Amino acid sequence: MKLVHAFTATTLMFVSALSFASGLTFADLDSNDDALISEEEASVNMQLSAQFSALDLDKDKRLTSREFSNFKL
Ligand SMILES: [Ca+2]
Ligand SMILES: [Ca+2]
Repeated sequence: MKLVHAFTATTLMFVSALSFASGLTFADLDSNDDALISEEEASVNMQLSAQFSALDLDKDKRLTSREFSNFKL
């Protein structure tokens, strides 16, 4: 049983490392599920924070999934 537990923990670590490496998804960042990414939600990622105003095409301080699709890590 201990072995199974260790395997599960290792798998979880691998999966989270993988999703981190491949970049955040819109759903990951939209923590309040309002289908928009606020500056506060964007602040969890340095690259996204840095690009936020450039990505926010209509300057409403929120990123839609369409605006977010221009984000490049
Ligand atoms: Ca949100
Ligand atoms: Ca916007």
